[in-house]
Amino acid sequence: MPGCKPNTTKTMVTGDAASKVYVKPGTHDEFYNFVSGGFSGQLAVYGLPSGRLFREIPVFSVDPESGYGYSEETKGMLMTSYGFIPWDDSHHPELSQSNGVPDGKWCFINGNNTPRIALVDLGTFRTKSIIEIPNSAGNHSSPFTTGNSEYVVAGTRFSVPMGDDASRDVSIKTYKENFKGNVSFIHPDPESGRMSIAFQIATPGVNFDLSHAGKGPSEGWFFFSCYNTEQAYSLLEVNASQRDKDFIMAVNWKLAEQLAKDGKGKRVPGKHYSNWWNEETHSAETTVYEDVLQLDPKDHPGLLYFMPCPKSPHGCDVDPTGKYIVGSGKLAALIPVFSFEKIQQAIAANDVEGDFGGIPVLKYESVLHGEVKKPGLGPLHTEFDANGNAYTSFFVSSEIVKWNVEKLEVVDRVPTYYSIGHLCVPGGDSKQPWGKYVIAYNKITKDRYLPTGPELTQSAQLYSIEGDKMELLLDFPTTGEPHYAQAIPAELVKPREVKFFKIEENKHPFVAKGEKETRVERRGKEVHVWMTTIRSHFAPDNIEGVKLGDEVYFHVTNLEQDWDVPHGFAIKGAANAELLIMPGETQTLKWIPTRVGVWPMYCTDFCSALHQEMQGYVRVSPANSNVPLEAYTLSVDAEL
Ligand SMILES: [Cu+2]
Repeated sequence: MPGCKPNTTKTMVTGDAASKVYVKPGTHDEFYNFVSGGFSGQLAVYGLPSGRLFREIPVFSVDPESGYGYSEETKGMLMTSYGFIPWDDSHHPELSQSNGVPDGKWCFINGNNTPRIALVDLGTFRTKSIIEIPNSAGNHSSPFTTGNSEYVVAGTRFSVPMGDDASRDVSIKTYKENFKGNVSFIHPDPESGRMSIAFQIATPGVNFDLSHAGKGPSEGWFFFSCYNTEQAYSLLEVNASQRDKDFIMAVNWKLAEQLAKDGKGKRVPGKHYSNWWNEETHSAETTVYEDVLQLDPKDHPGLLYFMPCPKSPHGCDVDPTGKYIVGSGKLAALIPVFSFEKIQQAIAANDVEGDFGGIPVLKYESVLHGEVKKPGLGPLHTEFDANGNAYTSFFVSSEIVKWNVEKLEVVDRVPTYYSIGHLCVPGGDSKQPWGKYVIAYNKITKDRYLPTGPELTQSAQLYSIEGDKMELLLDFPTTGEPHYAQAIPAELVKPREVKFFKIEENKHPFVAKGEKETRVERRGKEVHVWMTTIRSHFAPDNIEGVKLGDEVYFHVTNLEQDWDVPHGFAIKGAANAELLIMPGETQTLKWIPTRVGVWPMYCTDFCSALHQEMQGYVRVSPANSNVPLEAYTLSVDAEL
């Protein structure tokens, strides 16, 4: 078996690999690759086949470069029932779909730590909305989508005691009695992208890991892998690996949707925030919900079924035909493939081997299409091409294995450097994969790059899958942890591109639509500055009459109406970050001066030949001074 331990950097790159990844200067990549930043909390955008990094989109973590999470307008995007949360751990990008195929409209991504789902708009490449998931902990099996993005899902990784304070305060030793699981179905509004929780389904206390929606014949069902059916709460590496099989949970979401429509289920406590970016006011808006609709499967037979799956299943993937569900046991030496048709037959025949927490457990042999024998060690995730092949990552044996879904036969294998986690084929979890490449996202790089101290970059590897044999083409370094990724032809995304925001449509309460509208106003201790930027000056660029103890709000409108002309705004001693303001947009920096004196401010984004002249001053006087508040911009004529 190849690849069990790291090879040297001399790998199996053959003759014309370079020409296959070369994108001529001035030309574009064929695919966008949306790669999670893992513990960076962000979403990175690369081009394929070049592996070039284009942008890091701030999602769950503050970003001083853009002012995300620092400007007054963006702070609301990171508000939760726990207050302002400046960081998260983002794992799985999932492109929105129409008719089961990625449509280039949105990219969803999950936050694991303080459970949330974000929606990134692929017109602006900005975070459009973020919803908090209550009654959840460690939001891992998320945010996978149904075929028309009616729902994205979230399942709790950690089962926890749920309910109000009185019912949550229990000993950890009472896991079996008190700890519960839960899966959520979140509805993004197709027009606005605003998200709300349609319903949650209560489950026994286990750990949910990954999920995927059914498609084609299995449309209307969702599949979640779960481990720790041992219900261990300590030393899980041993105690949650006792049983030979855990489960894949099948959810009839069409039935759940109908039950919710029929007024079934009950509202349970679950305070959560839904934040949404208003592109007209250039500001976040927050809706706070106090509860959620919960469906209890015990009251609704037919809603949930468990299917035994060997050895702590991790990946849970549905093939493009929708006929087969692939489970990947982290400790298994085989890959079980389940048949949706057989699942339905087993349900109809009540072919069960008992129940787990009141949920029927279908017989393994009855629902199995078959097993891929000896494919490698430690299968994790599977994506597909359009020719009936599956590509499974193997962490332990550090390789990608290609196998035929109908025949369950291994047809090729290729080593990865090293220890692959997720992998991605463009469109590879959809109805119509574009194929062409498989990309490995690796956890360890060791000797693959120039050393950079104790921490080395994590990495992706691009392989061609156009021939019978997979062929390594390129290594490229990634930001944060490249946990999972999706790719889509650039042609599906490009037409949506927003080049600038129209100034006449700006409804920000502090917008200045021209220099004549700029001014300064005192409201008690608050000083508000209506300011504009255009190449290459601020208006006003001199402010006097600010006093110690004041809070100054710079509301900066970028008057430019051209693509790729942001201006920045920074002022000495600001305890937050800069603003980076797109053309037509207004953003606000709060500044509390701490000393008497004259404080310079300037544009941070190189905008013209006279960018270095784009500057100004704020005079700060003692608290008891009577310097009148004024703002001015003096032309040469005025000074003469
Ligand atoms: Cu500038």
